[in-house]
Amino acid sequence: MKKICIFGLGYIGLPTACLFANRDYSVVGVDVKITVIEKVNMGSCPFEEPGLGNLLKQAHDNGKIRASLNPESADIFIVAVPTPMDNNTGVADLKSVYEAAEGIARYLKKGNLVIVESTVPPITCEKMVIPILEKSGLKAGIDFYLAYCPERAIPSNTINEMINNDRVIGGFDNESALLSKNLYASFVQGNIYLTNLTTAAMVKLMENTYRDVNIALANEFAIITERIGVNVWEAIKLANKHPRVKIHSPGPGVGGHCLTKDPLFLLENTTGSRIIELARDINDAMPRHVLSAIDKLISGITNPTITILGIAYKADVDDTRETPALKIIKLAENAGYKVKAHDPWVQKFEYPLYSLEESCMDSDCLVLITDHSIFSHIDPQMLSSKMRHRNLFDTRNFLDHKLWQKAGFKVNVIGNVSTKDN
Ligand code: SAJ
Repeated sequence: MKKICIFGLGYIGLPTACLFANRDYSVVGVDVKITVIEKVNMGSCPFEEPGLGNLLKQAHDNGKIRASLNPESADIFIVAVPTPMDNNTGVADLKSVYEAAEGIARYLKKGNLVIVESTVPPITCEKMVIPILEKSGLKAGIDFYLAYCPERAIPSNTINEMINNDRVIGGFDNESALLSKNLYASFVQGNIYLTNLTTAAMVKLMENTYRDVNIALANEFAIITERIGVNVWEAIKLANKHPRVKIHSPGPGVGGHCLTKDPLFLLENTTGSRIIELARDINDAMPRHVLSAIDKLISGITNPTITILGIAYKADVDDTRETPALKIIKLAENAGYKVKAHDPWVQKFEYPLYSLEESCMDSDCLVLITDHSIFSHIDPQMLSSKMRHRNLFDTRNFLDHKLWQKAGFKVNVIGNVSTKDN
């Protein structure tokens, strides 16, 4: 049985490790977090993701997966470590990829296959990873194989998408691409398309940039419609009846580990881009837009308190990385608001989290940031007696506004605030 050593047991690395470990591979996962290693070695999942717990338990019970702080020799190495943006410089922080490559170089043997999955700027494999691996004395394409295999799975549906989505694999050479295709075909049921290293990296970044730019466009539409008294949600629904139009949804801003920085990775090798940066700026400005909408909704109230419903960066996940909720809370505090937050998905956050009832006690406005499914079951009648003033600002057009209005709430929606006195 072939052995895989995978670096990074996070949102992508652990599901990937589990999928391989439930096929004909034995897997060792390497991570820098001791708590993650302890959990995986107990067969318990360090974060929430539908279906992952069962996969991990099965692989663990069959002795096919274990975790360690240290790399070891293997037939296949996979790099799935985080690649955050360094906030001071606005440049990709590739430290973890660098360290993983150095770790691999120490154990690399003739015939090994090395796969990079982490999202990186387009020429990282060629300019950074290969030179580090070749410090081993082995040559890419001669002694070892190398491929870039970006993932496309969406958190909250990761397992399903890892299995069913099509996949693009970029090989250092044909043989590297074909070997990687064989490997992933052990669990991928979608098509697997082969290309070269740089094209595969470009494709990954283009996908997330496309989404970020389209969300920015939807956000800009929302800002325009607010000014002219049109409901953006109705307008988008109607525009999307055009066979070649698919406008995204406006919201409180873009969060998560991917869309907030991947588009900027594309800019590292050019000074010639305008729309990508502009889209990032538009999406980053949405928390300020949310705050000004709250200001309008509850102007005149002294010592205002607002309740943030939903901290996670998107629905039905416990992930708060780059969440727009954090920026909205900080802006609101700086503007003199008392802020209480509630999120049934999230365990740890840099602000205290309250139960739904506590978060609404004496509040002047509920601000829905995350459209968690469970929020659709909130009974507004039950909350109305707890609130000091009954206001709701829905940044996702998610709740049943008629129901909330019936319970006495004044409801405003992003992209439709002109219907203020509904
Ligand atoms: N959002 C909007 N409006 C929309 C869609 C999303 O405001 O119409 C917001 C979300 O609320 C969230 C942010 O954008 O804050 C990002 O969420 P998302 O669901 O668009 O994407 P991620 O970051 O969870 O996952 C993306 C996916 N990329 C694409 O859909 C092109 C996923 O397939 C990738 O695998 C993932 O990035 C990644 O790891 O790169």
